[in-house]
Amino acid sequence: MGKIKLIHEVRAVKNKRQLADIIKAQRISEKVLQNIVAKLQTGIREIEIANFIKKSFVRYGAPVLSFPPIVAFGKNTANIHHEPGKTKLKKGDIVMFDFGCAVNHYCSDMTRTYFWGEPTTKQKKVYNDVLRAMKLAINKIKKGERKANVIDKSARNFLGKKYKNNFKHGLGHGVGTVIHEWPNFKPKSEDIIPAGCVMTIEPGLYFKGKRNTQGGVRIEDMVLITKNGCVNLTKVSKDLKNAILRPE
Ligand SMILES: [Mn+2]
Repeated sequence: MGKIKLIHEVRAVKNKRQLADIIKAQRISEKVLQNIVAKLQTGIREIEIANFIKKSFVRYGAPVLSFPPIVAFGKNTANIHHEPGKTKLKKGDIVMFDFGCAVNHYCSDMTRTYFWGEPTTKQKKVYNDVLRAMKLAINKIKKGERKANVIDKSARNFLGKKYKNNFKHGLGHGVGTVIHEWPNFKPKSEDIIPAGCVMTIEPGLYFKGKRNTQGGVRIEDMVLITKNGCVNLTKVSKDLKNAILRPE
């Protein structure tokens, strides 16, 4: 008798066609991201951008979304699962987008954070630290680490030293026919990440304190876990320089 597997373990490992679908879904999301960044203007509402995201996916032939798009401006970026509303974009706001679509039922997932105008020194530091946390986790995977909790900790310990308790969710999750599937990067996860699965890596910091310091930064890429490392499937820049937008 061969080794018994459970269905979530089988589903985690993508074949070539499934992987191609995820990548296609991601490429479409990247075009949509480009379009909405170009559409930003002072005074536009979150809900207008969210509706534009939906329309754009339909226009690109991908009318099935991974989940309702997250569009957050200003202090709303401190809310991990913000629902886009009537909030208008103001100069100095942080802007967060988190969305994806499905191609042949295979999902994509991406988060980007921008600054509508020059960020404060603290905002720049937070942004670069979130980015650094992502890179630490990716480096851990590249070195061959496959224990989900160890990979989670590589990012969490770094952020934990600088910020108290502001990284409030798991580092990432498997992606497939549903947007959150096994395995999971979490502190208490016992998952071993198999080669061939697609994972998100999405560190974030959220501040709900004083009114003028409210806001959050999350950056999320999708990676394919390979035998010896990983391949980043997200092709949108995420360095601070490109995250700073210039209001007219
Ligand atoms: Mn995600």
